[in-house]
Amino acid sequence: MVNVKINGIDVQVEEGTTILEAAKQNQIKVPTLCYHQDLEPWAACGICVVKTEGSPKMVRACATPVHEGANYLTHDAEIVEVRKSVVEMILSNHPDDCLYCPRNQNCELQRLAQEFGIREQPFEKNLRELPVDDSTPSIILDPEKCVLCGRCAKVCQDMQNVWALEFIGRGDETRIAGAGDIQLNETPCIKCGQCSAHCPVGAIYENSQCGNVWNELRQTDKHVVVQVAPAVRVAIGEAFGNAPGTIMTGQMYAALRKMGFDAIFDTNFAADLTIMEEATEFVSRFTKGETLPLITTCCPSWVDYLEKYYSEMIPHFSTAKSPQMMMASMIKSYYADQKGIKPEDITVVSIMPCTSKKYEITRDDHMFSSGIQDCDYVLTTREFSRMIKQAGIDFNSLPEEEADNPLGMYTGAGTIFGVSGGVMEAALRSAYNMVTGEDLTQVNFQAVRGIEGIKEAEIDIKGTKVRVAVAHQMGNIEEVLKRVKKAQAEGGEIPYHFIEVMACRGGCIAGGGQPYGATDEIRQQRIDGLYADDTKQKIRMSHQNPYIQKIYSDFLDKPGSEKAHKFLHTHYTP
Ligand code: HC1
Ligand code: SF4
Ligand code: SF4
Repeated sequence: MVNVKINGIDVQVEEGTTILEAAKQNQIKVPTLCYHQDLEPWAACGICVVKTEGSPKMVRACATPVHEGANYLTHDAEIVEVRKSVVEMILSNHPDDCLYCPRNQNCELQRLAQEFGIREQPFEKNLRELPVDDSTPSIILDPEKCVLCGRCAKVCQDMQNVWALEFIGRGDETRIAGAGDIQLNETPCIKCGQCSAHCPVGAIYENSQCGNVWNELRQTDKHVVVQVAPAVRVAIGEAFGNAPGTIMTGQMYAALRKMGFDAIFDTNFAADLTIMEEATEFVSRFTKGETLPLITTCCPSWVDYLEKYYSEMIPHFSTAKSPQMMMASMIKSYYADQKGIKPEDITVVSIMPCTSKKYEITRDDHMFSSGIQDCDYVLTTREFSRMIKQAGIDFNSLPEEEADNPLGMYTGAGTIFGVSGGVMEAALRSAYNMVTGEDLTQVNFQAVRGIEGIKEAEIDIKGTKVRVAVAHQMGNIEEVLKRVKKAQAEGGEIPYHFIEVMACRGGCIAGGGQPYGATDEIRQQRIDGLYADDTKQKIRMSHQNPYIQKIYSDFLDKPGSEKAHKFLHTHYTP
């Protein structure tokens, strides 16, 4: 431990702690713009300057570790004046169109300007006209709004290992752009939206479809159906002042009904369906000794990544579609049949924690199982919260409501899809039954839970050992694939039979479309929320969901059947 003073008060912190962290641990907030807990500090913005007693120089608190015996001064008139000037300089290059900005009232620069009481611009305004990049269906890059903090590029490069974004130009000409100064859809961008989730201002944001969805809801001849993803329910509350992890499923359904949706279904039901297909696929490959490891494909950013960087591994992909796409396909076939509505008269809207799901619905190999486009629009959690506010709904005081049937009831296994390790755990709960004919008495697989980047476990299914790996945050997958490829090259035993991959840190609970501000602490709260939702369910295994049993007996025949393949599977071409 190191003994220092913060503003004259004795504190003890761990060796290596920065001044910024030491202050935070002692309830003092030093303002920053470029710093983010997920990233190594790189001292770009200069707002976090502090003084050390006895030294004439100011240092940047985010990147300076504390020294034994030092007294750090975080706030005095001079420090505040310097910080204010830095913010004013940034504002001189920043458009003043806050009223029209997607980050209005949720912008870190706006907050700083407010905190420093900036009422006029002392520096000459120097704006640049730069084109907006809206080349992907997922995110929009508006470089005019960029404050050059570098968070987006760092996230893309260091956390995701994608390198789709970089700084172009020098000095005054510096700007953020697709790497190599090309449009994002031509870069290796995997559409995860982590850049947008980490941008402190409105320079990168989701490609919004709120207007399209309001238009659909206005049309009387359209039957507008909505599905809500697992991770939305434990994060949407944050937009209305609730603690991260608060489960708001019933309020969500009620809000959607008030907004005018004709049927409200739950992607968690489709997650149960995915498990039926994927666990069947796994058990079949495992018992026949076919291509293993089997690799999950419900995260479209991960699918995109593997296709771009490791296309030789495509045969390892599960052909089972993601829950989002299975649900859309079932709405425009099974549900349309049951209701006697033509699929063309149905609009399917998904509410997802994810910007990449906007891309998934445009993939030719995924989108037409019902004969027409299965899923029409994807809204992120952030867009959903805005629409609730636009509709004037008092979200927090809504009485809880239920989803509709036959595609609304879910099990605990379905809800944990939203956390890293959840798909694997859900699959194992049902695979055990498929192999042994018996149900587990203890369904929790602790080894695949948690925020650690790579998790491994060996599961004993009545004497048969199944080795699994779970990776999340795109930059962590490389190591897992290396182990598989090494064993393949050496002809050794494969290290894993089954691998789950999610592009976002912690899984979808921290997807690129979730409410802003995710840190590991917030991720953990959302994770806890989904595991609480799991234990709250009377049924916790997908194969026991009575509506899953019904959809097979009514329509799909059995898991892995020809009909199930037609509607619920896809194929990937190298
Ligand atoms: Fe996800 Fe999934 S868990 S991918 O993260 O498999 O988006 O929540 O909807 O499709 O179910 C996202 C979440 C989501 C799918 C499911
Ligand atoms: Fe990089 Fe993901 Fe942003 Fe694309 S969406 S630029 S991959 S962080
Ligand atoms: Fe989307 Fe989830 Fe994949 Fe993130 S982990 S890109 S939220 S599907």
